[in-house]
Amino acid sequence: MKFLILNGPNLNLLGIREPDIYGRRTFADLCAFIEATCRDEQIECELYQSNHEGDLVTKIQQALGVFDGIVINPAAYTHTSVAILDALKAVGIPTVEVHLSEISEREEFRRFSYVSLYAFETITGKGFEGYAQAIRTLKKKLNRN
Ligand code: CA2
Repeated sequence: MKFLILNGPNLNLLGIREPDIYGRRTFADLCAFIEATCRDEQIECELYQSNHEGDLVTKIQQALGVFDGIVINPAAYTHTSVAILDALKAVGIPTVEVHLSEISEREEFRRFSYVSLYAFETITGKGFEGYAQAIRTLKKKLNRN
């Protein structure tokens, strides 16, 4: 089983600012955490982070026929990107959306997620652990299919 783990804009700054919201651990820590989880679950994974919407769209398009599942934290594009939603719909790969913070308890503009219109599950407010949950949920779903 092979998963693509996508992270959107500014997540590469984790640990540098806003520790009250996103914690003190860095993006490198997050990548190591995701890789360790995939190793434990015997899942092959590729991690990709971009600050550019089009790059994320291209990566999703290229996932067709290569990856069995996608875990995505679209970051700010969550709330704006019809293009990312359309790319996910176009490839039809089972997807779980994850957010470090509890987006329903923050500003009004963070309450709506385009990606959640496609993702079969959205995990919010669990920090790094949310990615581990997303990976396990995706694995379970694919094993059932
Ligand atoms: O909670 C999440 O995971 C978010 O996807 C994070 C995004 C935010 O726009 C979403 O509404 C919720 C922001 C990621 C930016 O992360 C930073 C990390 C360190 C310093 C500044 C921003």
